[in-house]
Amino acid sequence: MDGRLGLLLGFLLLGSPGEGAAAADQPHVLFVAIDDLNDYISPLDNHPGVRTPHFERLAKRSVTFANAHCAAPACHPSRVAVMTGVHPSRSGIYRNLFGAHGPRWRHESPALEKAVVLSQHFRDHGYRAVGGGKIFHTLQWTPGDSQNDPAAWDDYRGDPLDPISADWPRPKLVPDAEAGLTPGRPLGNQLFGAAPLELQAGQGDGAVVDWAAGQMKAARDKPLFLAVGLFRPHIPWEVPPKWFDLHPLEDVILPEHLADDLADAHRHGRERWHKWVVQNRQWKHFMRGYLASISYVDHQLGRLLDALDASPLKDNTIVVVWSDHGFHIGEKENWEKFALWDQTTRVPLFIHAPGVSRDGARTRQPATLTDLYPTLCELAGLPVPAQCDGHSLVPTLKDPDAGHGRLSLTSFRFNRESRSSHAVSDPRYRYIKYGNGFEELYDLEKDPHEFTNRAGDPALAEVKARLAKGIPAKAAPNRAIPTDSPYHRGRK
Ligand SMILES: [Ca+2]
Repeated sequence: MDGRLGLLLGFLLLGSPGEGAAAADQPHVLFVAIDDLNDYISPLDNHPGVRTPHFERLAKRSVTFANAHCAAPACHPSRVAVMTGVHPSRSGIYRNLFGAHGPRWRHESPALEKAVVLSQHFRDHGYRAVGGGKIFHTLQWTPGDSQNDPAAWDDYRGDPLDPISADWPRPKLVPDAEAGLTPGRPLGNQLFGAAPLELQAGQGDGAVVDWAAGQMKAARDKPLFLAVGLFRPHIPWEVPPKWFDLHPLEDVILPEHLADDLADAHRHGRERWHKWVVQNRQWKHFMRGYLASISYVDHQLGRLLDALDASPLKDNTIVVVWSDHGFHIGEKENWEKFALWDQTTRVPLFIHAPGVSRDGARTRQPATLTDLYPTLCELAGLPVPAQCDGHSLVPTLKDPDAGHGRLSLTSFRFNRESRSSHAVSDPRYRYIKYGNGFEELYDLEKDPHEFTNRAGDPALAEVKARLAKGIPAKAAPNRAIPTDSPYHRGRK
């Protein structure tokens, strides 16, 4: 290269430190969202016998946040909170809202109208931002219903307003009546179910990983912000037979549960799901499907790490892997999410930052997924937009043992309650204040499965008072679907 041209290029790349500039050595970002993955994976170790070798491999090369929580226990509000940095308690987006074709959340909440999406913020500072799979909310079985913001990316895999429905075929299903199951299975078309499914190349999460591998291989002039959304272990639990074979039915262990666990707890209103599962003896079968789906996504994570290590990005990439919320497989007679217990809100979260993170360490310091936005800004040397509610986790990445004194915060609005509910965690205790005034307090060190509500225990009155200070005094009201939004489906 001509010396003057090299100098000029170098100048252009380094530029001035202002808007649009990106230093040549600015780190790439691999940002991986996993759907409905709970703490059963082996680094978090909340279910006996589960081996997830690639999550273990990831844990060795990053900091494991063992006390990280979603901002809301449902796909849509959790993901909007991550991608905008705005907490549901301020946006009022507490629940899944369906029927969108684009970023309708901008019209759902005044706090989100002008929010800069994380990928856009990186673009504004010299990055190329590309995405694939489920980052904003969308479902396999609702084609064209997606809350993604296509304007926030340089490129998106497939149709950004329908990023996953074509990826997932369905197996041949045996009708419930034929299989001797009673009517009343939750959801239609056995979407709440488990079955082996052969996947071809170009199908499933493997296709998204293939695409991501190509993006990493081709990365050059600009730093890359690469968002990869993996859909399993979300229902339906349909993955190739080999992952079911890893978990023979006779070896499947049910989660820890207590028969009258809800006696001292808030009613989540989803007991009907559990009743159907138990009546039809499907609990172990569904657990097996969930475990098979975890093994499948563990394998896909391994393929992604392999692709990273084989790419030019290997040594200069921030890696963030998170799940949008936790998951119940019958604990507290609950299935899926939509509650505020630790089981529902605790998420896998791993962060590697080259030269910064104390890799291999594990921390119980609380984190909320709204912390990701400011964390990534600090790691990449970007300003933190004023919209962000979270706190950078960089001090914890550097010193995972140091206490920061903050609580996690997860918010939700339950059916039949007009006011929102909130939950906070410190490194040991969890406190929940429901919209109807009911309180729960758990000592997770002595009672990791949240069997005994100690909100009324005088011995923990001080703990309760301290944690209660983390409950928002003036949470935003719950938002409804803005049917007049141009992103509302059905609107011409
Ligand atoms: Ca989800």
